Amino acid sequence: MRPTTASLLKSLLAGLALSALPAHAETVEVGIEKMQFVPQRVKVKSGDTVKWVNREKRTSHSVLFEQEGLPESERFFPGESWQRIFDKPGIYPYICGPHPEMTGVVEVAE
Ligand SMILES: [Cu+2]
Repeated sequence: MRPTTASLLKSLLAGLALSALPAHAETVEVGIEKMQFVPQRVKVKSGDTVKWVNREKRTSHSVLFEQEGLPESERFFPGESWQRIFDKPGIYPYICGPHPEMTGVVEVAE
Protein backbone atom coordinates (compact mmCIF):
# COMPACT_ATOMS: atom_id res chain seq x y z
CA MET A 1 0.00 0.00 0.00
CA ARG A 2 1.27 3.48 -0.86
CA PRO A 3 1.65 5.88 2.04
CA THR A 4 -0.83 8.73 2.02
CA THR A 5 0.21 12.36 2.28
CA ALA A 6 -1.25 12.44 5.77
CA SER A 7 0.80 9.47 6.96
CA LEU A 8 3.98 10.91 5.41
CA LEU A 9 3.33 14.21 7.14
CA LYS A 10 2.70 12.42 10.41
CA SER A 11 6.01 10.53 10.31
CA LEU A 12 7.83 13.71 9.31
CA LEU A 13 6.39 15.54 12.32
CA ALA A 14 7.26 12.63 14.61
CA GLY A 15 10.86 12.80 13.37
CA LEU A 16 11.00 16.54 14.01
CA ALA A 17 9.63 16.13 17.53
CA LEU A 18 12.27 13.51 18.29
CA SER A 19 15.14 15.65 17.03
CA ALA A 20 13.95 18.56 19.20
CA LEU A 21 14.45 16.49 22.35
CA PRO A 22 17.71 16.78 24.29
CA ALA A 23 20.26 14.00 23.94
CA HIS A 24 18.98 10.74 25.30
CA ALA A 25 19.46 10.52 29.05
CA GLU A 26 20.94 7.33 30.41
CA THR A 27 20.56 5.32 33.56
CA VAL A 28 23.86 4.30 35.09
CA GLU A 29 23.89 1.48 37.59
CA VAL A 30 25.91 1.32 40.81
CA GLY A 31 25.89 -2.03 42.56
CA ILE A 32 26.10 -2.50 46.29
CA GLU A 33 27.94 -5.65 47.23
CA LYS A 34 30.08 -6.74 50.17
CA MET A 35 29.51 -3.40 51.88
CA GLN A 36 30.81 -1.39 48.95
CA PHE A 37 29.46 0.82 46.20
CA VAL A 38 30.68 -0.64 42.89
CA PRO A 39 32.01 1.31 41.13
CA GLN A 40 32.87 3.65 43.95
CA ARG A 41 33.01 6.61 41.57
CA VAL A 42 30.74 7.04 38.55
CA LYS A 43 30.81 9.67 35.85
CA VAL A 44 27.49 10.62 34.27
CA LYS A 45 26.11 13.44 32.16
CA SER A 46 23.67 16.08 33.27
CA GLY A 47 20.16 14.64 33.03
CA ASP A 48 21.27 11.07 33.64
CA THR A 49 19.87 8.85 36.35
CA VAL A 50 22.01 6.85 38.76
CA LYS A 51 20.38 3.67 40.00
CA TRP A 52 21.78 1.92 43.07
CA VAL A 53 21.06 -1.79 43.12
CA ASN A 54 21.46 -3.80 46.32
CA ARG A 55 23.23 -7.06 45.41
CA GLU A 56 23.86 -8.25 48.95
CA LYS A 57 22.55 -11.48 50.43
CA ARG A 58 21.03 -9.93 53.55
CA THR A 59 22.12 -6.39 54.26
CA SER A 60 19.99 -3.34 53.60
CA HIS A 61 21.60 -0.04 52.68
CA SER A 62 20.70 3.54 51.88
CA VAL A 63 22.14 6.43 49.92
CA LEU A 64 22.70 9.66 51.78
CA PHE A 65 23.94 12.91 50.26
CA GLU A 66 24.90 14.36 53.59
CA GLN A 67 26.76 17.41 52.27
CA GLU A 68 23.71 18.56 50.33
CA GLY A 69 21.57 18.18 53.41
CA LEU A 70 19.12 15.94 51.56
CA PRO A 71 17.05 13.36 53.39
CA GLU A 72 18.39 9.83 53.39
CA SER A 73 16.91 7.41 50.86
CA GLU A 74 14.77 4.60 52.15
CA ARG A 75 16.71 1.54 53.26
CA PHE A 76 16.66 -0.85 50.37
CA PHE A 77 17.01 -4.58 50.66
CA PRO A 78 18.72 -7.18 48.44
CA GLY A 79 17.14 -7.06 45.01
CA GLU A 80 15.77 -3.57 45.57
CA SER A 81 17.08 -0.33 44.18
CA TRP A 82 16.92 3.42 44.59
CA GLN A 83 17.57 6.09 42.00
CA ARG A 84 18.19 9.78 41.58
CA ILE A 85 18.30 12.05 38.54
CA PHE A 86 21.27 14.44 38.35
CA ASP A 87 20.35 17.66 36.57
CA LYS A 88 23.30 19.84 37.46
CA PRO A 89 26.98 19.31 36.78
CA GLY A 90 29.10 18.84 39.90
CA ILE A 91 30.69 16.41 42.32
CA TYR A 92 28.24 14.58 44.56
CA PRO A 93 29.80 12.59 47.39
CA TYR A 94 27.53 10.25 49.33
CA ILE A 95 27.58 7.64 52.04
CA CYS A 96 25.37 4.82 53.24
CA GLY A 97 23.25 5.94 56.20
CA PRO A 98 23.64 2.84 58.41
CA HIS A 99 27.24 2.23 57.25
CA PRO A 100 28.93 5.62 56.92
CA GLU A 101 32.23 3.92 56.11
CA MET A 102 30.66 3.09 52.75
CA THR A 103 31.36 6.04 50.48
CA GLY A 104 30.80 6.88 46.86
CA VAL A 105 30.97 9.77 44.43
CA VAL A 106 28.82 10.75 41.47
CA GLU A 107 30.57 13.05 39.03
CA VAL A 108 28.12 14.90 36.78
CA ALA A 109 29.48 16.46 33.58
CA GLU A 110 27.70 19.05 31.38
CU1 LIG B 1 25.18 0.26 53.86
